[in-house]
Amino acid sequence: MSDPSPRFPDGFVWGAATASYQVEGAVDADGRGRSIWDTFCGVPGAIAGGDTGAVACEHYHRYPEDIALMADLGLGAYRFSVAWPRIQPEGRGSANQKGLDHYRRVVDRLLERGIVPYVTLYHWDLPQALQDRGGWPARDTAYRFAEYAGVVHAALGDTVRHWITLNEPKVSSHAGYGSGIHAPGVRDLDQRDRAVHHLLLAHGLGLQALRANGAGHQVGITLDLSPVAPAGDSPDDLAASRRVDTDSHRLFLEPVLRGAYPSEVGAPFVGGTAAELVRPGDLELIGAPVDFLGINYYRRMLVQATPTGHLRAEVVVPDGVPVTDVGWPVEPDGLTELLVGLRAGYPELPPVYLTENGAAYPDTVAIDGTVHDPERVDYLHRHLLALHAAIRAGVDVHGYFVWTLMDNFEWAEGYAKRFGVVYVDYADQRRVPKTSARWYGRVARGNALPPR
Ligand code: IFM
Repeated sequence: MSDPSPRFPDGFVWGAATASYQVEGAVDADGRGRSIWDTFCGVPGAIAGGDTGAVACEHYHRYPEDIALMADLGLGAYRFSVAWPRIQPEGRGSANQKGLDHYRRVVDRLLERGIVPYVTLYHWDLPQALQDRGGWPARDTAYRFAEYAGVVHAALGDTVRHWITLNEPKVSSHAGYGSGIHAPGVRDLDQRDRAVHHLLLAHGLGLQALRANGAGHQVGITLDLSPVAPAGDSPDDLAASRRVDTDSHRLFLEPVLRGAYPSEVGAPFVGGTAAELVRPGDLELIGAPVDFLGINYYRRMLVQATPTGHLRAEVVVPDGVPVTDVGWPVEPDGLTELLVGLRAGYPELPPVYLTENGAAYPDTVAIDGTVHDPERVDYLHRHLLALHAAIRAGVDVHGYFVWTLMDNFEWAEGYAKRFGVVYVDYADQRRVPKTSARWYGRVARGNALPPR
């Protein structure tokens, strides 16, 4: 008989995650420079409803209230990102002290409330000044990132011990420079490939900068990963699903964990050219051991072959599977499969954190002022059972961060999609913990799932 209320390992970390541009607002405060998202939000039609991150959840000013909320819920960790344009408004050179002071206050407040900070250095808000010099397709951006990482680490490294270099470099490169649905909105496959390599190089150089003066610190990178399977049994579907898996996952996992690009990706990653994108020494930097791998899991990918398109493949939703408000299938078993598969396929897999997992649903405030979100409770419960199954199967998972603490700016979807466990009323910035927040708080406090 299965355990009615599974317990997690002692010391398991329970947290919530956010990202600077999605929650902070205050885009003109304290000398912040422009980011590519400020620019992109000004492009007609780029963001649903014409929304922008200019105000967002005002977390820049309301962080004490938000930290108090996490403490009341009983969360032990907060994963947030630093906005690079607050630290280096022009993307290079000396630091903006007011920006550093802000994050120092955030970190101090977290520690006062017994919440461990997990700092992501790059969650997509590149300084616009660096995009003006070529953005991620330009090699210099990787060196600028390392400089920035060193500046933030020098300011906060006395108390922050957990660092994530990049969040989801696949999305930054593929959506930012390939499909163009994210900032900076470029559609060019050569630039996309260049962005992939330079993001990974930024990770490697950033790792080196953090390690240079952070003995005992835990440093990792966060990748968005899914198990990938063919939609049918045709050889075309099988080949298409392999292409998607390579392009979305192995292109990032293998350089980070093994210091080599998968041979199938070919030029310019393997075998040179495109003006020697990959230079001697790059892969040693990129493949330097990380202390942990952050994994963001939302869905499986079921792939069908198509006659056209870059990969001649499309990701489809299986029949009969429920979907969230962003149309992603709810497939908790995919999480167990992903983690167990990674452990089997990568003997070099370091300890893992689930750095994001969660779901968007169209939440509303009831007449009595509560926000009841049973689908999200069910989603979290099922995914945590799946995570527990992976741990039981031997995967070394150290923590889980729900995406996300509060409803926020969901990139190209604007504010219409609500992923938070806390509801945000954008008219007056009121926070209302949803049923899922209380439920998740009980899990975190008890380090165990309630009986179903
Ligand atoms: O909101 C995003 C987050 O910024 C990165 N991972 C996926 C989330 C949901 O789309």
